[in-house]
Amino acid sequence: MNKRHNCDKTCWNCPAAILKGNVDFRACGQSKEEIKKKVEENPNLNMVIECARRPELGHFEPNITFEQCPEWIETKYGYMLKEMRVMILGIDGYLGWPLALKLSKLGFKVAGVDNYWRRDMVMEKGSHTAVPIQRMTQRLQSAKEILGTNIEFRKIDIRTELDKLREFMEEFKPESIVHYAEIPSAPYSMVDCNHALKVQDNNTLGSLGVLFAMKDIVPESSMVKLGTMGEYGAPLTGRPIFEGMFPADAVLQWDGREWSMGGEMTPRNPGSFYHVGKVQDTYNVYEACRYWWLRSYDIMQGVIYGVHTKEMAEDKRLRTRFDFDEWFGTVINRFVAQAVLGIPLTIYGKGEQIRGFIGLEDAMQCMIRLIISPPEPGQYDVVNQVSAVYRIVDLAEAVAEVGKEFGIDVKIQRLENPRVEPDKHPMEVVSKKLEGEFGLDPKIRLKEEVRRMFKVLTNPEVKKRLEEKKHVVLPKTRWNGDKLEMDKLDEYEPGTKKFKLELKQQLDTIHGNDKELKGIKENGN
Ligand code: USQ
Repeated sequence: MNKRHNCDKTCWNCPAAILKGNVDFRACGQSKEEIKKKVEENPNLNMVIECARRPELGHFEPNITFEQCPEWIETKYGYMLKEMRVMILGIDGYLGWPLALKLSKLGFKVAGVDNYWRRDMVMEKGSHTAVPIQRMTQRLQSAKEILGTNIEFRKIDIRTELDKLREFMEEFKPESIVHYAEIPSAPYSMVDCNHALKVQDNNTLGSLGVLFAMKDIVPESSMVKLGTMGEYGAPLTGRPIFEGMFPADAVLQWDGREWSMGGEMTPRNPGSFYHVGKVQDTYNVYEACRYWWLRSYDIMQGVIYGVHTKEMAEDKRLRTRFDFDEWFGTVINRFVAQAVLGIPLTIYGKGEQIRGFIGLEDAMQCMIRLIISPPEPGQYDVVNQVSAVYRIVDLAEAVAEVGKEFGIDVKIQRLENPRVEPDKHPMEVVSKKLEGEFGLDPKIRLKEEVRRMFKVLTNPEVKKRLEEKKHVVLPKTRWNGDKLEMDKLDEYEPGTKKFKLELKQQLDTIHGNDKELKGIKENGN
């Protein structure tokens, strides 16, 4: 049998290890190697830990591997710390809820916090989730009845009720903190001044407060922080989008001279005040790791789509929300909702913008692997969480094709682009770590998940809920601040347009084996 991806990680990575000894473990900017060297050079220093889970071991060198330690048990996801305590910030959201179900079902101890803002903000738009969801107390009860799990919950606003969050952290002592508690909408941040302030205040300052709380209360835990591929933008030069940092052999040439760029943060080019806030988060998390030896994976997540996870499939009451309004619906989810509503699919601008995407279940699989494979103290690492790249025009074709299977005659429209973004550009995404270092094997295929979405959204109860809110679908939020419907540039039948892929090879970058993607590329030609 293949070795598990995290089998050779040691106490250095384990949140149960309490660093002791007379070396200043939390000094700024030191690496494990530097500390080891210091200790070897000076016999008066020692480098030891105590284990919070196995106090009988006393003081010892942090060298036990996950494979050797009885507290780490082997699972198909890798070695997992027994009953690892995970706190999910933003547990009531599209991602937080399915992750809570999955982790608790796998035997993690799960606690969550939320301030229900997502529910409020979708209501502010005059919309609701197409898939009905229960109130949190009922959700927890349903999870208990159906999956037999016990999820702890507190209603806390991480920005304005930091004291409450700190109390909860003291009580629960998380070994990993998943940070989903941010407002996830670019258009929402562009509505007006108050919305921009609200997004950056909640997201950036809220996250900074969480970092201070971690430092004071659970410095050994790791933060799995949700960033976004949108931090990078789409470099018009076609420069590859590396995983947050330049690789070791990257070189900058200028004026006849040359410098190594290896290990430096790559430039960011965000496309909304929401994305700008995420860039600021990146620097705050990075600095917290440097200053205080916190540890974090910053996930640059692509656009998520889908309705399915194994646990949610067990019962309707466990489903996650599904938004389709112009603020909170993401593009593939919106296209399926539009198809069901008989609205021509709304492509913004030329529609030749390319984005990284990942299905909901695959995103959850990534999260498990990152949680059970924590970084070392002081380590900040970036992971590009995408499983395929698609052009918007090709996505519209794919949704229309699946729509046909459901007897729906889908049309496509191109609208003036409400956003300021290039709508035709190259894109080469490097996403190697999840499959390489973390043993992920993405399973969700685009059309298969789109099919599942059609099944859910054509259910009469859900369809009725879509129809009730049909008026929130068309975009009105322009990046210049105007609130006007977009002009229609074009309307066409699927399959009647040829979009040339001048940069075909660049679409081959991440998952050459994605047959569906290849199919789409061929259609596009
Ligand atoms: N788009 C359309 N038609 C629509 C909606 C969107 O053509 O009806 C286009 C947009 O112009 C954009 C692309 O589709 O070029 C993606 O838009 P989106 O609304 O699906 O996603 P975005 O605003 O980029 O934000 C979403 C999530 C956000 C996350 C981000 C990942 O809301 O939380 O950070 O995806 S990424 O896009 O990689 O930055």
